[in-house]
Amino acid sequence: MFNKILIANRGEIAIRIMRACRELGISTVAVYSEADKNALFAKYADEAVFIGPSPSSQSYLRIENIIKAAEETGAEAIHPGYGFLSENTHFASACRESGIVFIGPPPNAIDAMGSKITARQTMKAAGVPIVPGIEEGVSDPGDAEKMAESIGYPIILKPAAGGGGIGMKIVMSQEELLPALTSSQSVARSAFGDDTIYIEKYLTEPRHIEFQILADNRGKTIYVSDRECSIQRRHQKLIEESPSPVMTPDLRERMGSIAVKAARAIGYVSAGTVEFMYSRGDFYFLEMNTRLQVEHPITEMVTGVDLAKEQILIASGEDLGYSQEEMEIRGWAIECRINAEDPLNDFAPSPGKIKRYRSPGGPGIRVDSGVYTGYVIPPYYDSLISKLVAHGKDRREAIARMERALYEYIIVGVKTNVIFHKAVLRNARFRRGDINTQFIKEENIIEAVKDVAVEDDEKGKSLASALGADSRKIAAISAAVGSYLSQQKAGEKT
Ligand code: MV4
Repeated sequence: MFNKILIANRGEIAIRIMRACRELGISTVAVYSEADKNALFAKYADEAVFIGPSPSSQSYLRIENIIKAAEETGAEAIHPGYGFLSENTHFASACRESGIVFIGPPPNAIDAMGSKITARQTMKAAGVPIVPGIEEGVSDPGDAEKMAESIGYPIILKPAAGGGGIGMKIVMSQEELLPALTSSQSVARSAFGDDTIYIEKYLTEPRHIEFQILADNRGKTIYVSDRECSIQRRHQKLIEESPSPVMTPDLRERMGSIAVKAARAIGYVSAGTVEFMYSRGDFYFLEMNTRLQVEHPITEMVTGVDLAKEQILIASGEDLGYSQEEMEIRGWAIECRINAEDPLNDFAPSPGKIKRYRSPGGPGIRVDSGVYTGYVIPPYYDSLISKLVAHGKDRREAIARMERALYEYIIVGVKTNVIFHKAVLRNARFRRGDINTQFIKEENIIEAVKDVAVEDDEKGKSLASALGADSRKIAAISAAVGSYLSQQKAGEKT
């Protein structure tokens, strides 16, 4: 087992990984940028090493700075968290060359999923269902027309080097094909330095369902739980749950076995996620994430498996301590990503000082965060304040707990998407579990968010007047109960 691990990440995920280390009796090294001098994660660690200026390109993405910090502190392993260098083959290789263990999959497994075309070919050969389409790139418009014709419209153009929806174009008919191809190619060229595009049949309103897997060095691979991640906006997940509302024991067994097959086909080791699109009973491989994901806590809540800890144990050479038969789903878990962003202003980021902070607690609630009262959210990184997770005996109880926790949550000083979550959780279709990747648009959730904002503000004001506050204090009191409109006022006045 390792004595010391360096965490090459920041914020809530750095703390999450250090918590696993602490439980395992492993010392921790944080690395931090200029903007993170006062961050909680840097103080939580046993040691903290400064690695550069605030922009991540000069700190968290600097491979040589991070390797140097590990060498200087004597860390035997590096956990990359998610984002940053977590799926960077060069980084995984650089660790290996320096005699440091990369806590994640082998570099060639990361590579195998890097190109979407190669991944499709590998998956198809392994017997994993893929979306109907072409398993090669296309650049000639004439070839593209023939391919699209053979698949049948609507089709979707995807960059081979891509991910996260960047450069994707839906094409409804032949007239739209040429301009779409040109546009996809140019976005792909500037975003990924590679303009290879391929074509798939476009599925309307799919669900996004993914499977957590764990694999050790001896070839033991299991699926841990399924997650429904259909509530997304511009490819940013906002709410995830486990299990998926459409899951049955039979479907879980079929999809889970395919996920294991996908992982085995590329010699996968560590924790990973196989993403599927699900539509009307059929499912197709989408991509594989070769990292610990943001939404891993919901799987931990329903299975009791500590995924960060298992990653560390596997990386240290231990055998997986669980069997497939032991994996049981207990109850239901939902995660709301609490972001510093304004849902009423196109989700614009809202960095700045958190003037007042009180997170929810009580039965079935888990809050993973890296903030505190007085903390200043820097503008340089993602806007995640915390991951609020509710666990209950069934979906209904998990939803009730989440709504109760959102009611308790007080964050003053920055705009947050708490009102967005309240609006989704009360939506009738969400409550029925009838969701897909177009849900926010189809249900016009943004309009519902406005109603929640007004209601919250009225509650704040009536509480203030019940307390006999004068008009000067009303804004402050309603801000203290976390209402949206008053956050603005408090922000202006205090
Ligand atoms: C698709 C699709 C429909 N048909 N592919 C978007 C991000 C990338 N991971 C895959 N994406 C999609 N690929 C075909 N053939 C619809 C999406 C998609 C989507 C997928 C998963 C989760 C959310 C999404 C939101 C919009 C579109």
